[in-house]
Amino acid sequence: MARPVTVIGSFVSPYVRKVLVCLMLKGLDYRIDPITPFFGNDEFARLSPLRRIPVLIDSEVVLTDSSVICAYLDEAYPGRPLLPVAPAARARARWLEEYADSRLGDLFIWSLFYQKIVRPAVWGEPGDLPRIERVLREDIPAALDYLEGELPADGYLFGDIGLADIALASFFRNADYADFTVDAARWPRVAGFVARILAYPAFAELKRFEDVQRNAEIKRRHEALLDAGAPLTDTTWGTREARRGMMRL
Ligand SMILES: N[C@@H](CCC(=O)N[C@@H](CS)C(=O)NCC(=O)O)C(=O)O
Repeated sequence: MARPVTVIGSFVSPYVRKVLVCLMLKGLDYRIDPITPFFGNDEFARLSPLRRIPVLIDSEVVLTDSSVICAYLDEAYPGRPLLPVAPAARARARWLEEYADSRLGDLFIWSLFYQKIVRPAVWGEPGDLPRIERVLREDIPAALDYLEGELPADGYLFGDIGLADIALASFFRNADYADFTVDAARWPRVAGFVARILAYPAFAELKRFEDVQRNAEIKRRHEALLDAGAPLTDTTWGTREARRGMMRL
């Protein structure tokens, strides 16, 4: 097996989770520094110019952005492809990945998870309640209506589980952390798809580490993750003082 790649970024990030599941599908070994982006040090800022997670380091190759990373993994380690082969299906898979990263990211991460969990916990300020109410009332139902027409009633989007399934489902785990559940009576395909993909062994394995990352006391977190078997790096790109991100808010 190739030597382990390094991933920088918290287990709780949907973009990090996406990369980790892809690494696991490909049978690639990794070490991880599970930092929150707002606690990245100067070296982290150098590696990730937008100060975002995930970052992937594979020997001299340093990459940011989960889509760029997954595309690289698929090209550098083609053994277990993440995308279908036919051009039209491939393009549709890429579109669904992009839809997940941009639209579901905006709805479930920036409008729910960030407002309800990150702002109070990291910045000691309340989340934007009108924004939360608006996405729950209008924008999330519209996204779920769209996905209901795109997702399969069973199985995966393109044969075996792949990048589009992984990218989409990953956001629903953060939705769950922000107390949002898909109404299965209104969106049966979405609810079934999300349950199916998140039960996939790689997602299930990561959930253990996510639970530790979310629940352990900060001082004990590193040790608790090691106890849980998380493959942590020896060094960290983290720092103690929180810094505002450069992209939003
Ligand atoms: N398009 C990027 C988005 C990554 C992203 O937004 N990550 C979040 C964590 S879930 C982050 O680092 N946020 C910090 C910030 O934007 O300041 C990707 O696919 O990797």
